[in-house]
Amino acid sequence: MADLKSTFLNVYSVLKSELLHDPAFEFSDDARQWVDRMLDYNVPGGKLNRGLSVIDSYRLLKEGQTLNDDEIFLASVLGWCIEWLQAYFLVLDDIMDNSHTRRGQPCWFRVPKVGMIAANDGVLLRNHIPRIIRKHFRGKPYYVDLLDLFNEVEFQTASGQMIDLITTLEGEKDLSKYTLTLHRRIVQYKTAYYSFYLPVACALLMAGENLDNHVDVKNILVEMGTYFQVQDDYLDCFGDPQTIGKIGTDIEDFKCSWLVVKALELSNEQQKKVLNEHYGKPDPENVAKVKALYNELNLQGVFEEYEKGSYEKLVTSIEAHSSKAVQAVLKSFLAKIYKRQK
Ligand code: DMA
Ligand code: MG
Ligand code: MG
Ligand code: MG
Repeated sequence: MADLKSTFLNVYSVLKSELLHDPAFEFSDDARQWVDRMLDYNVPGGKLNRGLSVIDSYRLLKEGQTLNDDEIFLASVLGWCIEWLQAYFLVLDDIMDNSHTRRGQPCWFRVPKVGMIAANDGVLLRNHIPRIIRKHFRGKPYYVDLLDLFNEVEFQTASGQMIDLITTLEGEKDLSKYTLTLHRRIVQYKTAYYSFYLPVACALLMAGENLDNHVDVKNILVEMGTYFQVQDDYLDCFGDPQTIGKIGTDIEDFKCSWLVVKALELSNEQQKKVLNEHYGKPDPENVAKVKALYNELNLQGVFEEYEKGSYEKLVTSIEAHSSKAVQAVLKSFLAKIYKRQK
């Protein structure tokens, strides 16, 4: 595993170097240095789960055949394209969520002299993806499907981000609209497609599969991605910032988090009043009131129950799948996130 990760990281260096010598732009030294630093800061520093999952999934789909160097390289390239997509969304997400830290360091837009240049860096990160794909996959029979997949998933993610953001608009803060149905819609779009479906879909395309034949796999992955974002919402409040590398802002930001939806479900009138008064305010005292209520309602216990139930449901639907290879792909993905602390 450590070995696979270092192979994967080597591919990052190759891709970065290609982009820094892209003949479509006459780089000056300072431009090249900017992109170099921007990429190192934002692309490789995460858990790399999504990227590594492409290689993992492809290997499992090939049912035990050893992959040759070329196959490992290509699966790694697609893994990095997902990490690039993630970096693009995170750079912009942190601006919009007014976040402070990411992956244990200040958010990119908070770095001195970066500021709102980060918005254009996000656009650049996004534009790197089709350039990488063109360079390495142009001759492949699934080239068009790959581009189409990335475009589709990007659209879904941006649409999810939009609903995540417009539910928090100033002047329209109304907790009564925060239901599990709305929460589900937001997280399915903003997280599940790009984090779960995309890595497996990339591996399926490389294995020569037609994605139209794998709607059942997509449905299970969307369920898994929903569970993953509930964990993210939980960790935003109850996780250790040292471990997750970011400081939560969901309460301040009036986010439609799984926690606030559950709190609303479980609150009596008195407790609902507390939420209405203190949720979505920047002051630490307001945030503390909300957290105290979450504890009073034992949301940690409610989450543990949810986690158990959702794991069992996922295992059942995975085991109902007709292909053992696909089952292995899905189980491997689930094992990576079950009871995660970061
Ligand atoms: C993240 O939602 C979704 C995308 C597409 C980046 P979020 O704001 O809850 O993520 P985080 O907690 O990492 O800021
Ligand atoms: Mg955020
Ligand atoms: Mg966000
Ligand atoms: Mg979050």
